[in-house]
Amino acid sequence: MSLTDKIFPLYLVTGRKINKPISDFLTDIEDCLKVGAKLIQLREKGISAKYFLEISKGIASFKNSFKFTFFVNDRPDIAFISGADGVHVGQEDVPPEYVKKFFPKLLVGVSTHSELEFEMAMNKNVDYVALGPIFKTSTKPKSVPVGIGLLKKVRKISQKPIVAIGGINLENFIEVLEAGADSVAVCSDIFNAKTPAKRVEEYIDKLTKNGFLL
Ligand code: 3NM
Repeated sequence: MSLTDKIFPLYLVTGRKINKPISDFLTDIEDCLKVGAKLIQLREKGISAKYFLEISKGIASFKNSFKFTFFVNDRPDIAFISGADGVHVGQEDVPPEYVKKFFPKLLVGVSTHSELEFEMAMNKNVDYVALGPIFKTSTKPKSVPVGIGLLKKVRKISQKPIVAIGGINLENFIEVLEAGADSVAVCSDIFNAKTPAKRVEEYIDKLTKNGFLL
């Protein structure tokens, strides 16, 4: 499969509350799908592969009921086994060319954090290039923001879909889309909300009002 002509403008990146049972977490995801989420990445750090796979399979099982694109962070093997659509890799993960060679059906997104990394990534066989952090973010406190300026710059040179990530919230995400991102990836502003699906609804509402959804 390939990403549809246009990548969905809102990309949910999970940040599971560590003390939440999997079933509650999966219910949150299902509720997000019910209100119109179409692009989701499972991003879990510091858990066992077995547990990661279990959660990933849980999300992939929603494909029976909802149309959405599902990426797994870091692990092409887990993406493949669980039936996800793709894998999102960072600069220190399995390089995209290996993913495409050994898991040819998987979509691949890659993280970049500078103009040079972006240019190198956009010339590879990847389905989108993520750029970040756009703003300061507590999810990656040590990372230095690249700012909207770099996003505007890479927009001019990239034919690939651009996913902006880092410090994006309900207040600033329209500005990021207007600067040229095809999609905004949001973690804490959605998954730290009391009811993530309600937050997603607010995003979708704003997307619609600002003409980013037909
Ligand atoms: N990757 P939040 S920034 C997971 O720059 C991640 O590649 C980034 O979380 C990058 O929406 C980031 O809470 C954190 O800021 C995203």
